[in-house]
Amino acid sequence: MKSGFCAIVGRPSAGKSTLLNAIIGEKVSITSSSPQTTRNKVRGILTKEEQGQIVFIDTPGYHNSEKKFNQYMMEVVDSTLVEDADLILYVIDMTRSPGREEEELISMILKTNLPLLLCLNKSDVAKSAKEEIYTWLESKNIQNTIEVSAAKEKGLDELMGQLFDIAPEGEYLYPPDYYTDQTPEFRIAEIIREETINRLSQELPHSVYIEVSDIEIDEEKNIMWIRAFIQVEKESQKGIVVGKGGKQIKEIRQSSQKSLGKIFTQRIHMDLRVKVNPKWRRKDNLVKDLLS
Ligand SMILES: Nc1nc2c(ncn2[C@@H]2O[C@H](COP(=O)(O)OP(=O)(O)OP(=O)(O)O)[C@@H](O)[C@H]2O)c(=O)[nH]1
Ligand SMILES: [Mg+2]
Repeated sequence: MKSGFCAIVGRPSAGKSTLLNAIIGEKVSITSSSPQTTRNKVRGILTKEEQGQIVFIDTPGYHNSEKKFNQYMMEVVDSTLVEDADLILYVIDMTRSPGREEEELISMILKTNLPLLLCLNKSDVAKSAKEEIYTWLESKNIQNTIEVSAAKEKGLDELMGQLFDIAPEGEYLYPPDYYTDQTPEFRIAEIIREETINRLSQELPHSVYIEVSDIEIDEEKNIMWIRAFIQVEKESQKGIVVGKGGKQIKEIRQSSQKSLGKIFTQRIHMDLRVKVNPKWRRKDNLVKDLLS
């Protein structure tokens, strides 16, 4: 039997989390069109009785910047590759030319000497950079490649076949019926963050984090009570998130409740508010906690 931890790495917005969700068949990792959506190591588990088990670790998009918060996220990528991974799935967006970040990432990957599968994603749209990417891969002597569309779920069986081929021999790492090891608190925070950032534009998504302050389950009535706060950096951002007459925060709450209702067996009742936490991205302890 095969098993192992598979690091999913690539530039921001390459489609890593979309791909993970498509492979697992559940929303384990949130997605959005704005870059740097994923902030943590997000695990999704795929068990195939005949082949074995692969535990995927989705990571933040690899992006070079001096900002502290970003540096922390790059440490998440680095430690996943160096400490956690048994094999690597490197996702490249076929519509973008390989740049400096791809160069840095590929040298980090090659240094690990781990089995590698390179996945060219977004085969459903204009593959403007395809030829350029293949030439670049040839220059790095990388042959193990596959083209997929995470969004259209194309090429995924073949991708899984290739991953099991390169995975090491081993026993199950998690019970076979698990598809993630995330805590309820983390999943709730991530779903609220997804519903929030998908309603915001430009830089605002980076300014948001979610604090889940209380979860209570009423077994008798089968209700989960959640109290959570959308934390932003400025008073002006608070207004944007709340929306005119509180319309937007109400929408965020209602759609979060709906999404969480698909994950948990209880009915969801949520108290959701917006709070300002100035310059939270520069607060070391908070950031470490959020990215752990
Ligand atoms: N057309 C097309 N769009 C895709 C595909 N896969 C992902 N996308 C889109 O690309 C955007 C980014 O997707 P994510 O899955 O959040 O990307 P990511 O690599 O996890 O991004 P970060 O977490 O920010 O690093 C979203 O708008 C997706 O809908 C695909 O196969 N085809
Ligand atoms: Mg992601």
